[in-house]
Amino acid sequence: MDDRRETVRLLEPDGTTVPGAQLPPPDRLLDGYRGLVHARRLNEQAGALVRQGRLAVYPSSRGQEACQVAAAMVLGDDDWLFPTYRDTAAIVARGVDPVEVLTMLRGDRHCGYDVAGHRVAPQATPLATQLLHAVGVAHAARLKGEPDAVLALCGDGATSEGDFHEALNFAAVFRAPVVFLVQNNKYAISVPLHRQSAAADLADKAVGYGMPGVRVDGNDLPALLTVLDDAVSVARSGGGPTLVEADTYRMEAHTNADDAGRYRDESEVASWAGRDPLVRLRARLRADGLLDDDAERALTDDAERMAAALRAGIAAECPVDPEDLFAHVYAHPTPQLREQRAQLRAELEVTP
Ligand SMILES: Cc1ncc(C[n+]2csc(CCOP(=O)(O)OP(=O)(O)O)c2C)c(N)n1
Repeated sequence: MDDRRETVRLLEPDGTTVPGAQLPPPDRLLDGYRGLVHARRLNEQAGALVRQGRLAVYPSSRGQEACQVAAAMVLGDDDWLFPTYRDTAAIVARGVDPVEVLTMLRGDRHCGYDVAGHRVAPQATPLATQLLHAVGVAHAARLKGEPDAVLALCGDGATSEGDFHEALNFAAVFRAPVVFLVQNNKYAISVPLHRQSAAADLADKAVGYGMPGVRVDGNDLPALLTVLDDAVSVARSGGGPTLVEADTYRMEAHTNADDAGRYRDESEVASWAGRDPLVRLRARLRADGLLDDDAERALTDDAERMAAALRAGIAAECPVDPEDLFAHVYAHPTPQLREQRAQLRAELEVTP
């Protein structure tokens, strides 16, 4: 189809500014670049931890780091982030300790971070379920007169789920303060986008729900910040939800359990390597004299320290309380759960 909507882009893949584009201020770009360096190092380190048998699995966001970092940067402390299994880097960019985030993938706990404290929901593995939860939280904030906004992430595959439809429909009807960011990375495991949706663009789906839809270059951090800043402020000021489709690419396999070579060409991967989000922003910052070798080295060293702390934290023993099995489900446990917990406690006292 040729009736494609415009894709918002501020930086060309080689880092030159699109004529007439207004970039975010330098300190915000530098903050964002630091986030990208950290996110890439995090992806590399987590992948290595899987190969060492320290993590069960890791869905990498390599290539999608600009979406990850922008999603965190546009939110204020009181806003909420609703991530998926692929969005570890976004959670870390929001300030959660990487060791706590990856505790789940180590298999020790359901969710290793303080959800309410960080205002980051647990990472959702069932596709699109988090979108409904996000809309619920956003709607509740609006009913309570609180100014919080919610940003919910999902992939292109998740847009085929019924939950996606229900979440967007409810959000639009009730003008919930929520932004849906679809990271269109072109594959749902092995299923390519054209087998997933017949829509020309995923952002077009917004029309049917009665909300604005925006398509943005998902490897262009300045463009993402601009589009998402706008969408979050519209949500916060009572203007309702926005659907943002980020045009990006999953550079690695779906997870370590997947062989992407069975369903996509190396040439396709190589062409996306030429649109790398880090390389693009680095080129702009360098050309503007905002980043030199020393500053770059300081950022890399900082990311190395994060990776070293992650290795140490994941290698350490994780104290697990068996009674946690009964926690986090009911605010007031049922009589059956109380009884089972007492049985377990008694058993552990005999055979610790
Ligand atoms: C409800 C549901 N159905 C199926 C799956 C199995 N599954 C896990 S990941 C995945 C692909 C998701 O693709 P997409 O939404 O594009 O996200 P991506 O993994 O590319 O980030 C599928 C089908 C699941 N997790 N949940």
